[in-house]
Amino acid sequence: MLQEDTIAALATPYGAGAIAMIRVSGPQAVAVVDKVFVGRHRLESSSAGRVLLGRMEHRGHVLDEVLCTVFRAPRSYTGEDVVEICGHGGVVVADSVLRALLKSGARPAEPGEFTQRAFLHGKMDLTQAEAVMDLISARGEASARAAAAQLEGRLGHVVEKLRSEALTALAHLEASIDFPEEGIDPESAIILRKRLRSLQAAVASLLATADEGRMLREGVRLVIYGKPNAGKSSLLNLLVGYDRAMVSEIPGTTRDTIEENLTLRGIPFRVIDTAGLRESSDALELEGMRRTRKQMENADVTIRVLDALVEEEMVEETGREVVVLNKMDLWKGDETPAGVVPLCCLDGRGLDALVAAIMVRIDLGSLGRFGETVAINSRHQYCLRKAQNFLEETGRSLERGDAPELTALELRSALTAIGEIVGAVDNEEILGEIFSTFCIGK
Ligand SMILES: Nc1nc2c(ncn2[C@@H]2O[C@H](COP(=O)(O)OP(=O)(O)O)[C@@H](O)[C@H]2O)c(=O)[nH]1
Ligand SMILES: [Mg+2]
Repeated sequence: MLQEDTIAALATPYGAGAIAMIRVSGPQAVAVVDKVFVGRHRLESSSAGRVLLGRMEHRGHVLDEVLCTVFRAPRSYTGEDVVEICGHGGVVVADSVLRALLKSGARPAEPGEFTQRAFLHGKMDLTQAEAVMDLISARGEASARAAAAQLEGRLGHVVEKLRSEALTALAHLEASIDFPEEGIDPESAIILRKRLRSLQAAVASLLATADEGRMLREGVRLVIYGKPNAGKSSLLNLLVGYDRAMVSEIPGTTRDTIEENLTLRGIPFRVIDTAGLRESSDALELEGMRRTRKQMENADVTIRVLDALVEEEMVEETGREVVVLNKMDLWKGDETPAGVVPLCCLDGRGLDALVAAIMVRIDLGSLGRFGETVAINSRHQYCLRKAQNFLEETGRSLERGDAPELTALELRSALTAIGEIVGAVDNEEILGEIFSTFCIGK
């Protein structure tokens, strides 16, 4: 990792806007900008945190009028010297300022490189760095709240606690290594077993938030299914608020699955409209139905759409399914059957009740409600599973009465796996993978 480099990038979106912000970070940040900046004072001689008005000039041309803010290491986002240059938001202007900076000794920043430097300089742990991108890409308020909590260090805190518990257990175990010929004395073994159990429980409860984390980051997978012509595509259109899917009275209109993103009550959803399920010998339709079933398997919540006109047998809703009785405008019965949500896709009556029913079906995880707690991502899940396996191995080794060194080896591996979550990662590949998903300039 070349941190001697000074990096520069546009931090605001590329395009016309009120303001464009260019960020420069590294040991030469102030010197590089001073080569282009012309103001009453040089940035070098101004105190940190002050905002200076001036012009950006290069080879005799005035490029823009700007405001520069200097942050001195280590009190900056990256932990290095940082200059933030706010200029006029125009593609050409921002580009020309950036080019002048690159000619003056900075190099273009890689995606996420500012945040990566913040991590490497100990300004944040890895879960906080990941939360930066989660926050930027949040599609719903609940997702943003969860990301903000993680950015605050809430997940990091839980993991650190886990780590220190594992460390205590390890210290306990290693005390026995001093007398290897005696093995682990029975009393210590009892304490160790207890510590192991509590560690395993803590890992398990963190792992239980994986589903919640995935839903918050990628959206809840909501699959609409039912017989042809029941009004599945009409329901998708009603949910997204425009004519996304083709609707017709001809059964079998929807052949392939259709996916749309939307937000309901601050929670991001991925709604999937599917091909109707019925007896058929048409190859295309059969393939469509195969896809329907596959989507149903991967769904977080399913909506089964019944047609009020057809008077199907009424299936009561269960577990993660909501049953909707659609076309209520044509319903001939007296009262609506229990256990189903009455709906009319033509005028939207019943939609609120449907959304409420969907919300009840979402598993809010074992730790608490959406956005108010920690929710791990798939990388954390991978590390925790690894830790869980090593903790189990530790337990088995203890029961076998192995030499304490061997038991300690397993426990140490569990500790390493837990540490990887917050960033005790010496693997550059993993870091690269995480930060490459970031925007440039972040
Ligand atoms: N009367 C009435 N017709 C509906 C309602 N919802 C959908 N339809 C009609 O039912 C037919 C089938 O709808 P569609 O959404 O294509 O059903 P799909 O095959 O399940 O996707 C279309 O002619 C729709 O206009 C409703 O609530 N009331
Ligand atoms: Mg359809």
